[in-house]
Amino acid sequence: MKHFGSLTKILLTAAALAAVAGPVEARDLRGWNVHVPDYPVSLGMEKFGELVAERTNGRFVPSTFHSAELGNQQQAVEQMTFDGIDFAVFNGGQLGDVAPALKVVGLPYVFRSTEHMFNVVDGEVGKRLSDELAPANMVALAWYDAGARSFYTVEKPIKTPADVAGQKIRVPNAEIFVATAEALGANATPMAFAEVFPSLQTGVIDGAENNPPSVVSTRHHEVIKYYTLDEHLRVPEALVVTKTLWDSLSDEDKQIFREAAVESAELQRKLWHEREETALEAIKAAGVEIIEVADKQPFVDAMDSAYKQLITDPKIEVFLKDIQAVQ
Ligand code: GTR
Repeated sequence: MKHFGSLTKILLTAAALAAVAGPVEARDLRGWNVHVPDYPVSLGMEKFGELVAERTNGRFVPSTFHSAELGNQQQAVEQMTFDGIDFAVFNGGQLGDVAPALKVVGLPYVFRSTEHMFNVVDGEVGKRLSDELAPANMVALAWYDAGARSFYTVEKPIKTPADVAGQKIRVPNAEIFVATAEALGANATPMAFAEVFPSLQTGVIDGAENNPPSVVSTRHHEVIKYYTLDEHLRVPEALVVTKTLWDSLSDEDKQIFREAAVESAELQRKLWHEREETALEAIKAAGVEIIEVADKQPFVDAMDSAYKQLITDPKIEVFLKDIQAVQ
């Protein structure tokens, strides 16, 4: 398994550094990741671990456990509250279930583009979103790209919002996803990421929604027939560490962790961009019909009820206005 390889590399680096600098007390850090080892998020997390180990002279040895080996996102979020896991990359919108203000980054069509999204999360709004995570024992150090999520189906193509109605669509287990799918009249079916492939195969669900790299990494393109590029959700993913760990760090180490996170995000975003293109090609090559949505406005209009459901307090409204004001 890949993480053992990189763990060995980090341990060897730590040992080599210890030989030069004298004995160091290494602190192992456990990282949670839902994706397979060669996914852009996974490679970003590996980079984060390597940089932290290197720049702290092996005093911290982060290792990432891929493929949801440490549980699904909900379980991992829970484990972070009692420091069972030290760092992770979480879907920002899914964090809305533990830190309500985070729902704002999971509102359908809230970001105008990838550039707009990064201008928001890399700026002062991102800093405030990180502060909102404190009660959940998390600090967000950097943000990763997760592209845009679109619907895909096995039998019935989706060309207009009305085509979603009545279809049993898998969504991640979080309010923003359920509300988005239900706004279009779908029979929203929350389920863990790993369960989607067999459920598509056996007809337990009619479809799901995700970005092209995830469609391919989970082999969903082998069982679906239609992929509708409605791009209803563009949700950034947060590289978080526990607040317990963060508060225990010296100022110098905080800077090392933050810089390592930002550099890992730079790599992840570059890899993401490349993967998005190759993934869409792979989906087409598998014979899936790509349905372009020239005018997304009918989908945007249909999201009114999701906004009403998700904007539950004035704080989310303030965040929404601030996001809209960012260029
Ligand atoms: C992926 C995303 C994960 C999770 C997953 C899912 O694209 O990176 O955070 O949301 O989809 O659908 O469960």
